[in-house]
Amino acid sequence: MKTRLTELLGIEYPVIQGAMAWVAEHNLAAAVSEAGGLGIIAGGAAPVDVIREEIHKARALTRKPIGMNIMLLSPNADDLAQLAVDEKIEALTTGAGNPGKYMDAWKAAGIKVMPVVASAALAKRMERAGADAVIAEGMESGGHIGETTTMALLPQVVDAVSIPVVGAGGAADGRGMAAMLALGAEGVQCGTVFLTADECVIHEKYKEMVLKASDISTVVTGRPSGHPVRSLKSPISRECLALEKVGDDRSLEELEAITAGALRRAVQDGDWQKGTFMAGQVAGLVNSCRPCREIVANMTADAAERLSALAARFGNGV
Ligand code: TUI
Repeated sequence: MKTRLTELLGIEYPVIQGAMAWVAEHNLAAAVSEAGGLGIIAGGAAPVDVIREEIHKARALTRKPIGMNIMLLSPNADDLAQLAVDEKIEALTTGAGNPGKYMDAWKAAGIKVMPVVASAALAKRMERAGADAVIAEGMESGGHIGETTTMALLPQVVDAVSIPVVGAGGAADGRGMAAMLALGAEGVQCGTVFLTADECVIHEKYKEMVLKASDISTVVTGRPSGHPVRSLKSPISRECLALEKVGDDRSLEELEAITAGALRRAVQDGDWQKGTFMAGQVAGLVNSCRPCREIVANMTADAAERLSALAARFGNGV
């Protein structure tokens, strides 16, 4: 499937693996790139040396392009921005902020830059700053989210810019991918479906929770603090919502204490009581563990098939 995105990145299928802190390490990223998509190593808040090592390990597993993500709220963002240049990473995605101040250095290094945006206004600014593509992420996504749904955001971002737009938030199979392509996207970014990939190294308990999830299994916490995060309902998410309702200084302090390190506890320890299991609303669609190659190829083939079936059915306007 050829789009401007596949041409831009030199990949076979227009599927980008979402950056998930603690989750998106070299095994997953290399497997997605080997599958013909673009694997992404999540910088998260990890030390620069750890991410440098992750890039080297991924490069040992694949000769295909690899990407890296910089979470702009990370205290390490400046150092990770420089690491991307030093390591000549092929592609960069950014999240949770405006990467404008790094743009010139990244472009000078020949990096393909694709900021995640949650609004058409930021998409326009990113295009003006030299972004090669933007990723329009709706609030169906897991992790830190904006306010607008993919269905509403994606076509508005497509109208706002002329660079390729990638849709994110709500695609776990060919149906979601076809819908995003129909809305004008030239590729998709998926996170949740890769949580249960064979090559994904997270704790089995995390995978089990995604496999068991239904359409109403996720919840958004952190809205009062201005950093809304979608995760699977669990003891800690219930506790967060209760503390947010109280909303006084003491409960906010308590909130900080219980959420610090909670994603790591989910990913590495599978700690049901004290972990935050970030996942998107499509978790209910993820019912099996498969290799990345199968996930990427099936999703793309099914999307193409559905789009041509729809064209055959409705293409002449009746
Ligand atoms: O960044 C993500 N997803 C993430 S980051 C993360 S780690 C974290 N944990 C707790 C609190 C906060 C972060 C877990 N998941 N996705 C990309 C994304 N970016 N979603 C939404 C945005 C976004 C939102 C507002 C991007 C830009 C923006 O506005 C910036 C501006 O200055 O206008």
